[in-house]
Amino acid sequence: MSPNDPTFVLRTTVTSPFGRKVRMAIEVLGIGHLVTVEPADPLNETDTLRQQNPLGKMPCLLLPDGTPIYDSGVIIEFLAEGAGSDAMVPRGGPERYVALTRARLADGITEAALLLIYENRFRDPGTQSERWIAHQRGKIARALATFEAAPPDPARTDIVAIGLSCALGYLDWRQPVKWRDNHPRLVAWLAAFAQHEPAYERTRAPTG
Ligand SMILES: N[C@@H](CCC(=O)N[C@@H](CS)C(=O)NCC(=O)O)C(=O)O
Repeated sequence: MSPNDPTFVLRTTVTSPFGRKVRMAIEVLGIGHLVTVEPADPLNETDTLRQQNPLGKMPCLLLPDGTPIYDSGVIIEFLAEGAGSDAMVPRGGPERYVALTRARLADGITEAALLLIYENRFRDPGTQSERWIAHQRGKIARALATFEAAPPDPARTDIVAIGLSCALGYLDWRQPVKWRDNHPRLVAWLAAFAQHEPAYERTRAPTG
Protein backbone atom coordinates (compact mmCIF):
# COMPACT_ATOMS: atom_id res chain seq x y z
CA MET A 1 0.00 0.00 0.00
CA SER A 2 1.28 3.47 -0.74
CA PRO A 3 0.15 6.84 0.61
CA ASN A 4 -1.55 7.40 -2.75
CA ASP A 5 -3.79 4.41 -2.37
CA PRO A 6 -7.50 5.16 -2.21
CA THR A 7 -9.29 5.07 1.07
CA PHE A 8 -10.92 2.01 2.62
CA VAL A 9 -14.10 2.32 4.65
CA LEU A 10 -14.42 0.40 7.90
CA ARG A 11 -17.99 -0.13 9.07
CA THR A 12 -17.92 -0.42 12.86
CA THR A 13 -18.85 1.34 16.05
CA VAL A 14 -16.06 2.33 18.42
CA THR A 15 -17.63 0.08 21.06
CA SER A 16 -17.49 -3.17 19.06
CA PRO A 17 -14.78 -5.51 20.44
CA PHE A 18 -14.31 -7.13 17.03
CA GLY A 19 -14.17 -3.68 15.45
CA ARG A 20 -11.55 -2.76 18.04
CA LYS A 21 -9.35 -5.62 16.83
CA VAL A 22 -9.31 -4.10 13.37
CA ARG A 23 -8.88 -0.53 14.66
CA MET A 24 -5.89 -1.75 16.68
CA ALA A 25 -4.38 -3.52 13.68
CA ILE A 26 -4.81 -0.37 11.58
CA GLU A 27 -2.89 1.66 14.20
CA VAL A 28 -0.18 -0.95 14.51
CA LEU A 29 0.24 -1.18 10.74
CA GLY A 30 0.37 2.63 10.51
CA ILE A 31 -2.33 2.82 7.85
CA GLY A 32 -4.88 5.00 9.64
CA HIS A 33 -4.65 7.55 6.83
CA LEU A 34 -6.00 4.96 4.39
CA VAL A 35 -9.09 4.01 6.38
CA THR A 36 -12.23 5.98 7.15
CA VAL A 37 -14.37 4.60 9.98
CA GLU A 38 -18.11 4.78 9.29
CA PRO A 39 -20.41 3.78 12.15
CA ALA A 40 -22.71 0.82 11.58
CA ASP A 41 -25.89 -0.23 13.34
CA PRO A 42 -26.46 -4.00 13.11
CA LEU A 43 -29.97 -3.63 14.53
CA ASN A 44 -31.11 -1.11 11.93
CA GLU A 45 -32.56 -2.97 8.96
CA THR A 46 -32.12 0.06 6.70
CA ASP A 47 -28.37 0.24 7.45
CA THR A 48 -26.38 -0.73 4.33
CA LEU A 49 -24.32 -3.05 6.57
CA ARG A 50 -26.70 -5.92 5.74
CA GLN A 51 -26.02 -5.47 2.00
CA GLN A 52 -22.29 -5.31 2.64
CA ASN A 53 -22.24 -8.30 5.01
CA PRO A 54 -25.39 -10.43 4.75
CA LEU A 55 -24.76 -11.54 8.34
CA GLY A 56 -25.28 -7.93 9.37
CA LYS A 57 -22.16 -8.04 11.55
CA MET A 58 -19.45 -5.49 12.05
CA PRO A 59 -16.62 -4.89 11.41
CA CYS A 60 -16.84 -4.90 7.62
CA LEU A 61 -14.14 -3.35 5.43
CA LEU A 62 -15.11 -1.88 2.06
CA LEU A 63 -12.49 -1.78 -0.66
CA PRO A 64 -12.40 1.31 -2.90
CA ASP A 65 -14.64 -0.49 -5.46
CA GLY A 66 -17.12 -1.41 -2.71
CA THR A 67 -16.05 -5.05 -2.33
CA PRO A 68 -16.74 -6.09 1.28
CA ILE A 69 -14.16 -7.96 3.37
CA TYR A 70 -15.20 -9.50 6.69
CA ASP A 71 -14.79 -10.85 9.43
CA SER A 72 -12.24 -9.20 11.76
CA GLY A 73 -9.56 -11.88 11.34
CA VAL A 74 -9.87 -11.81 7.54
CA ILE A 75 -9.74 -8.00 7.51
CA ILE A 76 -6.59 -8.00 9.64
CA GLU A 77 -4.86 -10.54 7.38
CA PHE A 78 -5.88 -8.52 4.31
CA LEU A 79 -4.56 -5.25 5.75
CA ALA A 80 -1.35 -6.84 7.07
CA GLU A 81 -0.59 -8.40 3.71
CA GLY A 82 -1.27 -5.11 1.91
CA ALA A 83 0.98 -3.27 4.36
CA GLY A 84 3.72 -5.86 3.80
CA SER A 85 3.76 -6.82 7.49
CA ASP A 86 4.99 -10.25 8.52
CA ALA A 87 4.52 -9.61 12.22
CA MET A 88 0.74 -9.96 12.46
CA VAL A 89 0.39 -13.61 11.34
CA PRO A 90 3.17 -16.11 10.51
CA ARG A 91 3.25 -16.65 6.75
CA GLY A 92 3.06 -20.43 6.69
CA GLY A 93 3.80 -23.73 8.37
CA PRO A 94 2.29 -25.04 11.60
CA GLU A 95 3.12 -21.72 13.38
CA ARG A 96 0.63 -19.98 11.13
CA TYR A 97 -2.20 -22.35 12.00
CA VAL A 98 -1.32 -22.46 15.69
CA ALA A 99 -1.46 -18.64 15.76
CA LEU A 100 -4.75 -18.56 13.83
CA THR A 101 -6.20 -21.18 16.20
CA ARG A 102 -5.13 -19.20 19.28
CA ALA A 103 -6.60 -16.07 17.71
CA ARG A 104 -9.90 -17.89 17.14
CA LEU A 105 -9.81 -19.07 20.76
CA ALA A 106 -9.48 -15.45 21.89
CA ASP A 107 -12.34 -14.46 19.55
CA GLY A 108 -14.41 -17.26 21.07
CA ILE A 109 -14.17 -15.51 24.44
CA THR A 110 -15.55 -12.34 22.89
CA GLU A 111 -18.26 -14.26 21.02
CA ALA A 112 -19.45 -16.02 24.19
CA ALA A 113 -19.29 -12.73 26.12
CA LEU A 114 -21.41 -11.04 23.44
CA LEU A 115 -23.97 -13.85 23.64
CA LEU A 116 -24.18 -13.31 27.41
CA ILE A 117 -24.75 -9.58 26.86
CA TYR A 118 -27.35 -10.28 24.13
CA GLU A 119 -29.12 -12.78 26.39
CA ASN A 120 -29.72 -9.93 28.81
CA ARG A 121 -30.42 -7.32 26.20
CA PHE A 122 -32.82 -9.22 23.96
CA ARG A 123 -34.75 -11.33 26.44
CA ASP A 124 -37.38 -10.02 28.78
CA PRO A 125 -36.43 -10.06 32.46
CA GLY A 126 -36.96 -13.51 33.95
CA THR A 127 -36.87 -15.30 30.59
CA GLN A 128 -33.08 -15.70 30.32
CA SER A 129 -31.88 -19.30 30.10
CA GLU A 130 -29.60 -20.16 33.02
CA ARG A 131 -28.49 -23.28 31.14
CA TRP A 132 -27.45 -21.24 28.09
CA ILE A 133 -25.70 -18.68 30.28
CA ALA A 134 -23.75 -21.45 32.06
CA HIS A 135 -22.88 -22.97 28.67
CA GLN A 136 -21.37 -19.69 27.43
CA ARG A 137 -19.62 -19.06 30.76
CA GLY A 138 -18.02 -22.50 30.48
CA LYS A 139 -16.52 -21.57 27.10
CA ILE A 140 -15.09 -18.36 28.52
CA ALA A 141 -13.70 -20.13 31.61
CA ARG A 142 -11.99 -22.88 29.58
CA ALA A 143 -10.53 -20.46 27.04
CA LEU A 144 -9.26 -18.15 29.79
CA ALA A 145 -7.71 -21.14 31.60
CA THR A 146 -5.91 -22.11 28.38
CA PHE A 147 -4.42 -18.63 28.00
CA GLU A 148 -3.68 -18.40 31.73
CA ALA A 149 -1.59 -21.58 31.42
CA ALA A 150 0.42 -20.12 28.53
CA PRO A 151 0.00 -16.37 28.05
CA PRO A 152 1.40 -14.87 24.83
CA ASP A 153 4.60 -12.82 24.77
CA PRO A 154 3.48 -9.36 26.01
CA ALA A 155 6.16 -7.67 23.90
CA ARG A 156 4.66 -8.93 20.69
CA THR A 157 1.68 -7.42 18.84
CA ASP A 158 0.17 -10.05 16.59
CA ILE A 159 -3.26 -11.42 15.75
CA VAL A 160 -3.34 -13.45 18.98
CA ALA A 161 -2.41 -10.53 21.25
CA ILE A 162 -4.86 -8.24 19.47
CA GLY A 163 -7.70 -10.76 19.82
CA LEU A 164 -6.90 -11.60 23.44
CA SER A 165 -6.48 -8.00 24.56
CA CYS A 166 -9.77 -7.02 22.91
CA ALA A 167 -11.51 -10.01 24.54
CA LEU A 168 -10.17 -9.12 28.01
CA GLY A 169 -10.90 -5.43 27.43
CA TYR A 170 -14.47 -6.35 26.56
CA LEU A 171 -14.82 -8.49 29.73
CA ASP A 172 -13.49 -5.53 31.76
CA TRP A 173 -15.88 -3.10 30.10
CA ARG A 174 -19.18 -5.04 30.03
CA GLN A 175 -18.36 -7.42 32.92
CA PRO A 176 -20.39 -10.44 31.74
CA VAL A 177 -18.00 -12.47 33.93
CA LYS A 178 -15.36 -11.58 36.50
CA TRP A 179 -11.96 -12.78 35.31
CA ARG A 180 -9.31 -10.75 37.12
CA ASP A 181 -9.30 -12.47 40.54
CA ASN A 182 -8.54 -15.95 39.25
CA HIS A 183 -6.28 -15.22 36.26
CA PRO A 184 -3.22 -13.42 37.69
CA ARG A 185 -0.95 -14.27 34.77
CA LEU A 186 -3.46 -12.88 32.28
CA VAL A 187 -3.88 -9.73 34.39
CA ALA A 188 -0.09 -9.29 34.28
CA TRP A 189 -0.02 -10.08 30.57
CA LEU A 190 -2.67 -7.46 29.75
CA ALA A 191 -0.89 -4.79 31.81
CA ALA A 192 2.45 -5.56 30.15
CA PHE A 193 0.90 -5.72 26.69
CA ALA A 194 -0.90 -2.38 27.18
CA GLN A 195 2.46 -0.91 28.19
CA HIS A 196 4.15 -2.34 25.12
CA GLU A 197 1.38 -1.54 22.63
CA PRO A 198 -0.09 2.00 22.83
CA ALA A 199 -2.78 1.10 20.29
CA TYR A 200 -4.49 -0.89 23.06
CA GLU A 201 -5.32 2.25 25.10
CA ARG A 202 -5.91 4.40 22.05
CA THR A 203 -8.66 2.09 20.78
CA ARG A 204 -10.45 1.72 24.11
CA ALA A 205 -14.25 2.22 23.89
CA PRO A 206 -15.23 5.66 25.18
CA THR A 207 -16.86 5.56 28.61
CA GLY A 208 -20.19 7.19 29.45
N1 LIG B 1 -16.66 -13.31 13.73
C1 LIG B 1 -17.02 -11.94 13.55
C2 LIG B 1 -17.90 -11.48 14.70
C3 LIG B 1 -18.46 -10.09 14.50
C4 LIG B 1 -19.55 -9.75 15.53
O1 LIG B 1 -20.14 -10.63 16.18
N2 LIG B 1 -19.82 -8.45 15.66
C5 LIG B 1 -20.87 -7.99 16.55
C6 LIG B 1 -20.50 -6.65 17.18
S1 LIG B 1 -19.05 -6.73 18.16
C7 LIG B 1 -22.13 -7.73 15.73
O2 LIG B 1 -22.06 -7.15 14.67
N3 LIG B 1 -23.28 -8.16 16.26
C8 LIG B 1 -24.56 -7.90 15.68
C9 LIG B 1 -25.25 -9.15 15.25
O3 LIG B 1 -24.76 -10.25 15.51
O4 LIG B 1 -26.30 -9.01 14.63
C10 LIG B 1 -15.76 -11.08 13.42
O5 LIG B 1 -14.70 -11.51 13.90
O6 LIG B 1 -15.80 -10.00 12.80
